[in-house]
Amino acid sequence: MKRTIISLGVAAVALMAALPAAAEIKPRIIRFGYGLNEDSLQGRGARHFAEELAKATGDKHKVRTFGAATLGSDMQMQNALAGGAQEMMVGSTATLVGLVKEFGVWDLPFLFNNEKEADAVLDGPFGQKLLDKLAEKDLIGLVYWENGFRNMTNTKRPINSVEDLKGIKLRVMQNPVFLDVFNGVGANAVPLAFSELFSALETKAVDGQENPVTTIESSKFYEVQKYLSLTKHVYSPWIMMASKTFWDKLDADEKAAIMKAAVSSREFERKDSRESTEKSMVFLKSKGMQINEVSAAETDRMRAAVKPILDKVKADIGAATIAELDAEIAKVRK
Ligand code: TK8
Repeated sequence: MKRTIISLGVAAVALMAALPAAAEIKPRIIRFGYGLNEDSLQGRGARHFAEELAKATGDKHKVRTFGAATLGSDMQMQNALAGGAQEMMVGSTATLVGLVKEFGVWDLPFLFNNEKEADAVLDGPFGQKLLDKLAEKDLIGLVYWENGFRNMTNTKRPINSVEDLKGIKLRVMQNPVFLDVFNGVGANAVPLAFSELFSALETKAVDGQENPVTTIESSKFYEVQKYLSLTKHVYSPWIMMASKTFWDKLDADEKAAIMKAAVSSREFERKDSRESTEKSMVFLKSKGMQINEVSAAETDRMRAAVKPILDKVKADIGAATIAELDAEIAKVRK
């Protein structure tokens, strides 16, 4: 009996510690948008965030999730956040380059060798510095999720070497780094919002696209693409953001609760991504995609082919920023 009372007391104290000011937290509705389908890494991560935030605020903060770009493309949502018309989103960093050019660093091909390097740099001081730059554009950068290593799909041929890209009409993200790199190696790059990609592939307005295998599965690109080439040419993060107009209305406890749920969603989503990749490949093969690896020698030739293009791209981003990034990566590799 006594033990039960004590443990109840302990539980109550623990609960109070977990919900420091739940009583004072104001009720809020948070519209949270994302571009992929509901059954995707983004959908599962968004729902995890919603659950964690409900727990942390005693159900005061209700997150309404909107998938499949129903609130607009990544770029439209960024604008809605900046204008105060939408509270939160998760999406590409590539479409932020027009606002903060330094975000172009995450589009540099072959920057990271593995997820461990990516996590350390994104979650470290360099990644944080970029998040902080968004405030002057009325956006609050909270955390990075994993989009993943990008691979090529198309209807023409397997990509085994850089030469195989010649003449392929390839959808790229709306961003100068992707345009310069893919045009530079001989593809015919077409910048397009992700929300328009499936129909562009279906109507053969473009021959191919590039994204992680998890997205190729969740967006059903296997229905309209034959070849999947595991080029792993760039590691893409996603970024979870809040509207600054919305953020500025929150008190410190509310901000802390959102931040805590955001970090939890980051860990959840990265784990999901890493566990899903192998399964996606098995699935895509079962759907008839023809999958090829790219040899180490041909990957080296791809690196060499993009090198001169990258020299220009890096100068555009800024030499000081690139030096800082290189130092961070060197630290992680040591
Ligand atoms: C989803 C996009 C997608 C990205 C792209 O909205 O545009 O190709 O990789 O994940 O953000």
